[in-house]
Amino acid sequence: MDRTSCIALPIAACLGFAALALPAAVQAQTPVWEENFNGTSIDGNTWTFDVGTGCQIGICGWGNNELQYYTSRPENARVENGNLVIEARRETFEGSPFTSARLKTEGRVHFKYGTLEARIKTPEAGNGLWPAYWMLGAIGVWPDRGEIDIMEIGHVDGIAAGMANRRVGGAVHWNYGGGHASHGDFADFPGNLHDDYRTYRMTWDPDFIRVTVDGLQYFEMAISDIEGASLHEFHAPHFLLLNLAVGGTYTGISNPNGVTAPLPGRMLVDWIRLYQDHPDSELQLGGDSAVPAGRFGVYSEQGGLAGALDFGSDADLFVWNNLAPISAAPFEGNEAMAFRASAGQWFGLGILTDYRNMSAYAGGALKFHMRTTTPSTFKIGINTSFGDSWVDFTAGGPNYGLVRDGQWHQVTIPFSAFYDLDLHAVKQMFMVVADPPAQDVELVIDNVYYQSP
Ligand SMILES: [Ca+2]
Ligand SMILES: [Ca+2]
Repeated sequence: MDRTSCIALPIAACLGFAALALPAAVQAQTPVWEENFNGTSIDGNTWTFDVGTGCQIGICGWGNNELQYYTSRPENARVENGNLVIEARRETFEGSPFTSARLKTEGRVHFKYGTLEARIKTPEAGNGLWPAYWMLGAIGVWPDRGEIDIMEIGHVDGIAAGMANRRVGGAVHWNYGGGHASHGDFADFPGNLHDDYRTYRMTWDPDFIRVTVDGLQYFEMAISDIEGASLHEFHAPHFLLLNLAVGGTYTGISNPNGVTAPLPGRMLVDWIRLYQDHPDSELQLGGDSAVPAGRFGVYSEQGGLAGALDFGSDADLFVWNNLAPISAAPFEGNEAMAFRASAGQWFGLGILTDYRNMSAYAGGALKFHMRTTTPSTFKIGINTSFGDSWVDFTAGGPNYGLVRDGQWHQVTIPFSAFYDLDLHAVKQMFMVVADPPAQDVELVIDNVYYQSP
């Protein structure tokens, strides 16, 4: 979310940004998706969290030198009086001077094209609060995935102009020629944005992305020159994010004492509605496709499963390093994952699928049969919308049923043993990574499944 201009682009790609057009009128129609925050808690079928400082995924300060620690605690994010409340606080937490929250619909609500309206009351931003309502592409890594910043408030230039609480900006980021390209626009609202709820409307079709606040257009981007300007990112599904950052490059404030905005600061979201009528629009709702409880086969040939991955269709087994296939008798059925790892190199594999909603398996366990003699430390992991989560198998630690004697043993790891596991959106259902073994080792794994309680 930075505001570098389109200098990385050819002139032709930039020209489109200045073209004027009237905001598309929204026809009276029924939303294809809406979130009204009417319940008593944040709906895990729609929302998940980014937690921490970003350091755990290698982007400390979330890539923007943000000062807060994001949590999923109700102190920082909750549903109250029909609103989502995101609250930034000045409090020392895990070494950070502020806390706040960042929610996203990754793995739950992805869409392409449409009119997205949201009724939001932002906090007094100046100086140092940075409310943001934005989207990331569902596929790939940044900037290849694309980013659409629908609303950001609190920019350093607005602070300098005495407009911190009136200036609202939008921006887009993408990959152009292997580098990061971006374009941003802003406008100054006639009054303080935080004085009341405002309706932010994004219209996104194959030709333009435009954003208005209470009818005032402040962002426009022409996206029809897909090949020439390398704009594929904006013709693919994105998911929503809502966060309230404290400090950071956008605000130009890197010292906690420079944050003078009233705290706690709260961003209230009354509702979000998506309308779609373009024939190429898409909407993917993960929450509607929760895998039923029971046994879900990740790599299993047993009968009576509630569901199973279909390799070659919706799942792939990836060998990441140092695993050569060997022939070995399976534990069950006709196939097993059987490999030899050479001494001196780490080894690993992963089973990747589309996001699966495994929320019915919370409180259950990952189960598999394993046969090995390796004495090395290894770890078993699951990747969810929260990122990677691992359970270590060390020589002296918990073994969850594994004995390293070269015989088949069933391993049962309760999902509660995985730190920060988001079973609503599971992407890599089973991963193995090991330290370099001192000598060649064999590893046979079979009958991998998720068991609900
Ligand atoms: Ca509401
Ligand atoms: Ca098998």
